[in-house]
Amino acid sequence: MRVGFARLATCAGAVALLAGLSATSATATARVAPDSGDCRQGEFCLWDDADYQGRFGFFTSQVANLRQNGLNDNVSSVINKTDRSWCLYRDADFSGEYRVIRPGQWVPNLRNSTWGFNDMASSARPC
Ligand SMILES: [Ca+2]
Repeated sequence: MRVGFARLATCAGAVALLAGLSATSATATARVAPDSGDCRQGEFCLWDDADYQGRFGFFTSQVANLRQNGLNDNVSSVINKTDRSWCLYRDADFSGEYRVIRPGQWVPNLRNSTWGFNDMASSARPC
């Protein structure tokens, strides 16, 4: 298990560089790269804000308590780039209400009526 701050920082540096370069061109548009690009194949990725923004954690194996990643009761968007379904659980240790995120599925906002799971997840694992 890793947490993506270093990768995120690198990405922010690249964006800053691009923004600086674009200032020299009248037609270039500075655009912040979507953070979802940080989620790599084989990873289950969680963000604390909608639309893959904010604090970011990525997992290749189960996580019994998201508190250690600062994501407990904070997860708002999800991408599953693994080849298995993952379950997001309301409580630690894979207990309580859960939602199934299918392989390849992107969920930009867990707040909506389909999911109703914003800022609730406390653990996750392949299921
Ligand atoms: Ca949140």
